Amino acid sequence: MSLAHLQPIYQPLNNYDHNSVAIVVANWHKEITEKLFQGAYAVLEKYHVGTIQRFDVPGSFELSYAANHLASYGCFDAIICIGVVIRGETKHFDFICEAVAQGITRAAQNNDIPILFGVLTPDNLEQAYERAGGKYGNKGEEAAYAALQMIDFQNYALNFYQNQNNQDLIASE
Ligand code: DLZ
Repeated sequence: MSLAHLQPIYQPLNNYDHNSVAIVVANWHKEITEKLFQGAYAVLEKYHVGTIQRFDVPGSFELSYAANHLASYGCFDAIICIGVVIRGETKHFDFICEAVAQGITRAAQNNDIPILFGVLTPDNLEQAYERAGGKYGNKGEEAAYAALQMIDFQNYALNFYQNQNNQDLIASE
């Protein structure tokens, strides 16, 4: 099932062939992260993203380091992080989830690049499958739509800034 119907407000542009997006995939619960990856990849491909590059890391805990590292190269317009941490399976749950959420936020802010949180934090495996192509859609797709929207945001903000500057220049002449 596609989540596209839950994205009524945002309509991506038709072509992102000048853009470059990295997808970082955690290998824990690989059977689910693969489905999330495929969902994200399909959306980016559908909208003709020029470069879609996959990177793998051992687990969700490593996502924020990887995202920060890739962001520091400055060659990606957005980075999608994909992982699954299941509450019922690990005492690490809160620790890992908090570390990932905070790490990704910090990496995005420090490098001024959108880093998307495609990390499932369900209570059990069944809930994870429901969100990886099941009855609640595919959160990988959702993260990819969010990445495209943030690329649009960057362009829109830059245009606004440049127009504003031009108007200031004209006013000062
Ligand atoms: C160790 C661990 C555990 C218990 N559970 C998960 C999980 O549910 N999801 C996940 O993505 N990773 C898990 N990990 C692995 C950690 O994220 C990390 O890879 C290791 O602690 C090594 O730093």
